[in-house]
Amino acid sequence: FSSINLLADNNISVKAPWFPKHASELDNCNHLMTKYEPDLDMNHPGFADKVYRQRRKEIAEIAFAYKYGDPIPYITYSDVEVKTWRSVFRTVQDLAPKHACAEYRAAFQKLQDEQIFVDNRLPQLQEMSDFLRRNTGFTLRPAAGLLTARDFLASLAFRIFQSTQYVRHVNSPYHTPEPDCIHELLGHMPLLADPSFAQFSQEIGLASLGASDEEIEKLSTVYWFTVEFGLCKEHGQIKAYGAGLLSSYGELLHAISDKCEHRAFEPASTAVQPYQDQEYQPIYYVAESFEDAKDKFRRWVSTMSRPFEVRFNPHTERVEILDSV
Ligand code: TIH
Ligand code: FE2
Repeated sequence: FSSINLLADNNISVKAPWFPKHASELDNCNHLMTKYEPDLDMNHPGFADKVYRQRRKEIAEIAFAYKYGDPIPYITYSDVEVKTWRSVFRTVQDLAPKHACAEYRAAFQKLQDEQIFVDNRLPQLQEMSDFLRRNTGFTLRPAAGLLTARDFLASLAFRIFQSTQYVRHVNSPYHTPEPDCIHELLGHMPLLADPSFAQFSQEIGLASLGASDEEIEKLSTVYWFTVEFGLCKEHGQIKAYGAGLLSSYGELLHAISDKCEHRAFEPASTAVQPYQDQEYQPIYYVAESFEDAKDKFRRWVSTMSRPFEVRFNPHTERVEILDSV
């Protein structure tokens, strides 16, 4: 990343890594982490399946060609892909009433009422993007795979979620080592339709703009233990809100079992906890509520070193820079 010069209010220019100022500049924020792709990761369930890898590549090409403002291309999913969707969708339908947080359950119901969540077809990213826009102003853009933390978090600042569009391997429906659209659709989308959660997600994104590499690492760790694998309390019971739990029957049952450790969510310590991204997590963090997680997160972010503040203007889709020191 190159850096930019910003003028602080004492007229001293401060260096910060480049970051997008307008939603259209997310066209430059599509750098991939390739280590978990089926071509490179021998443990990927699709590693030995040439046809699968070709299909995944074909769908990833769509994301590489995508530009701000384009409609998201329609994908005709195959019978095998629909079968995989159906397996995961049905387990979520079975488990969510008991184990998912109330906000997730409410949005899930809405998606079913609008016939976006049905078991015999995958939702298209464009219809999902339109649904989110109606609910919280979030929209989607297609991503070719797992993005770098800096690029992924930057998009959240604009209420844009970069979503994969290919489907996990049929032999491993209940857990995938890399994000796929079933994870995005069943794990992330319902909560992005919840106002409080949408705000929390955007704030992680805003905090990442112009942050140092060390701070990006901390923010992505917080993201990991909240948005991806977070647990929360509801009437004294532990519920799941993390997308990686809600899209993975295997890990959801693990997370609520006694085979793992539960700790209270505290941004400063959560941010430096090493995490597991290939197997089930040994540790999960439990939030009191989204509002409480947001309060704690805000307090922690204010201790970060960035010499300016940023504000998103939804009318222009532009991030404005405010000198704060
Ligand atoms: N493991 C999740 C699933 O099987 O749905 C997907 C991922 C979440 C985070 C990283 S990969
Ligand atoms: Fe995810």
